[in-house]
Amino acid sequence: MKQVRWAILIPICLFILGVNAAEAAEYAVQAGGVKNGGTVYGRVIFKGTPPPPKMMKVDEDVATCGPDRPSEALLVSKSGGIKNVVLSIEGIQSGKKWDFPKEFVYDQKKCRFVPRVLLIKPKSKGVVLNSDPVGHNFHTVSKGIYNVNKKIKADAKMVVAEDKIRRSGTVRAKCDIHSWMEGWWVVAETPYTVLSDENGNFSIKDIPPGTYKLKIWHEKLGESQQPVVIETGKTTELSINLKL
Ligand SMILES: [Cu+2]
Repeated sequence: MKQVRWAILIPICLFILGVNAAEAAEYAVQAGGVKNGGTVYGRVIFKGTPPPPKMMKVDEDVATCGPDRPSEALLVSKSGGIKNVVLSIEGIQSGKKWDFPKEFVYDQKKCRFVPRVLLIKPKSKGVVLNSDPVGHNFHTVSKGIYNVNKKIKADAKMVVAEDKIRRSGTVRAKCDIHSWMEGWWVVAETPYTVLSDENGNFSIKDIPPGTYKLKIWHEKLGESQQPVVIETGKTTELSINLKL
């Protein structure tokens, strides 16, 4: 009997300790902000000639969704800049306050997700809209971060409560009615996480001085890292090349 009790108690204790360890590692906001920070400014460039975008077949609700459309999975500007690359400084335990919106909004418009890639603060609440006159089946795939599979009727919405998005990581969004719909939520670990713009440019400000790894993530080009040195009051410039 005693052995059975320990067999139950030990995993419970380990679970509680594990949860506490995870909480202790959570990002903390520095009171009064970061006074001696530096900036990283950079550009993400596609190396070589990007392939022509794949054409996505629109075979459902064509009157609302429109004709076949090019995939937006890899958006490269004329001068080679890549849009929707997520850049984050790794290993910052404390720093500036979160400048993300308090509540995120993710829309489904003309049978596409808007925006395609959304940055989210962990445990923030939000809403998934359906701005279309047809229904969508909002379906997310993730490793236990936020998994949902729900029909959202025409002009309706789905509220995401604040405790639903459990931790940082990537969540893929799809629609089971319209196979071409693709989107991503990137749940950030710290506010030092940004998206590149349509020219591939990005900047991250108020970084405490130090040597870090810059994590680079793109839905098609994968994940990589680059070292970055941040000095007080200075801007470090980076040029990042990605290829297929
Ligand atoms: Cu849909």
